[in-house]
Amino acid sequence: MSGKKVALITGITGQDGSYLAEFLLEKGYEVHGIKRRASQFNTQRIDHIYQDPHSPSPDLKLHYGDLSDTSCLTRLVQEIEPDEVYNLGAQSHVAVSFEAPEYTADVDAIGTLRLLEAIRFLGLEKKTRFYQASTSELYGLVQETPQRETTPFYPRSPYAVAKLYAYWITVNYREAYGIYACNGVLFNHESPRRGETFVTRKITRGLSNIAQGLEPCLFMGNIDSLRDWGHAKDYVRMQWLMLQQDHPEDFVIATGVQYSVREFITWSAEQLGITLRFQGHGVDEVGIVESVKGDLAPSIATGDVIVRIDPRYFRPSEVDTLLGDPTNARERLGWIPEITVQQMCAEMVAEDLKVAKRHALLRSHGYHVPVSLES
Ligand code: NDP
Ligand code: GDR
Repeated sequence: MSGKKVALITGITGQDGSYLAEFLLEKGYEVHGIKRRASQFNTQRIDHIYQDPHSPSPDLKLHYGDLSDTSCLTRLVQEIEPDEVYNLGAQSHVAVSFEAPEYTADVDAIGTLRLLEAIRFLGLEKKTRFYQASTSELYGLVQETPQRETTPFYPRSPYAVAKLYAYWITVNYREAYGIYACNGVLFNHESPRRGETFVTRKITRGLSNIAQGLEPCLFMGNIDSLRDWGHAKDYVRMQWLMLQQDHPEDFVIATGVQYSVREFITWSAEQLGITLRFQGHGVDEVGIVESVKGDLAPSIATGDVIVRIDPRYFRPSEVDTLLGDPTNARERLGWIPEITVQQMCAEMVAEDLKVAKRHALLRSHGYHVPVSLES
């Protein structure tokens, strides 16, 4: 026995999983992560903390598994006997959940039950603490603004409905079996590691590619949508804090500030030296370049239309506005987010621009650079 605390993270290859793994390793944890088998490597976000499994006692250990596989999850919990489980794994894309509702329910809802049952079945109720990645999407058609721990839920997508089950089964296992289990109701949080098809990353990556001549235009859905965006690095700290209290409790994690998707597009463009003007209404609205300065966007000229609306990205039922109230997290846990959304936007553009420049250079030397337009 190493005497180290042992954590098990589902979704370790995702945005939050990668930041949380870094955070826990720095705190001296032995970290186990469940990764899915994929036809290509899917560990890019954690490659920098990868440890050779042949080394005598690596602090990071990866296991193949899937939230849809009960026996595999139970075996892993049995073998690892974690002090803390962070259930971050999920089909996490709201729009995709309308296309794959049953899969989303299986993984996001029943996957959570499978883990809690494993803890209970193995008699680890008193040892293993459980964190559930709950979401502001639970508020959906909002019943109160800002949203806090007591605000009623009204989910608006198969994803949110699945997460509603996961939220309540976590509460139920806490109340029924005395498991230290809690929900972090997290509002949107982003970073340079954000999946490419979520709106912020789609914007920072898309505009960087356009600036470097790799793509012609950014096609967007509902740019009037309002979100409370924070940085993933700040939010994983809170996930850990929630499992270090005397008693388990659910917390809203948010910044308390709200902006529109349109504003995020404007800031991202500014980072590239582009002043954008929005013109028109509804599906006819476009983003036109008013001026360009500096040398970050050599492929863009005044008058270019670089943003268009494509109804393909509208959702069958939308969550128009979300704004969280993080008072409890601040007062009870001393949690204060350190990175503003504008700083985060600048960081994301800087990272995506680096990649776009590299790709543009390769292309100019005749190399084929696949720029996925799928979003
Ligand atoms: P990501 O989409 O970046 O990561 C999801 C992770 O889950 C990936 O590691 C993915 O694996 C894994 N995964 C997907 N399906 C399965 C499955 N069937 N079995 C096992 N693992 C699976 O999400 P985030 O890191 O952004 O979010 C983490 C969690 O927090 C999610 O549960 C999300 O729903 C929730 N959440 C996120 C918020 C946000 O703004 N980011 C806000 C509120 C909640 P792979 O890499 O192979 O795809
Ligand atoms: P969300 O994040 O649905 O809030 O879920 P996303 O970034 O996908 O969308 C935010 C808002 O932007 C609007 N939007 C677009 N979204 C995408 N993806 N692509 C577009 O082209 C586009 N145009 C406009 C959306 O309609 C929406 O209103 C995220 C996920 O991380 C969930 O897992 C998590 O639970 C919630 O945040 C909190």
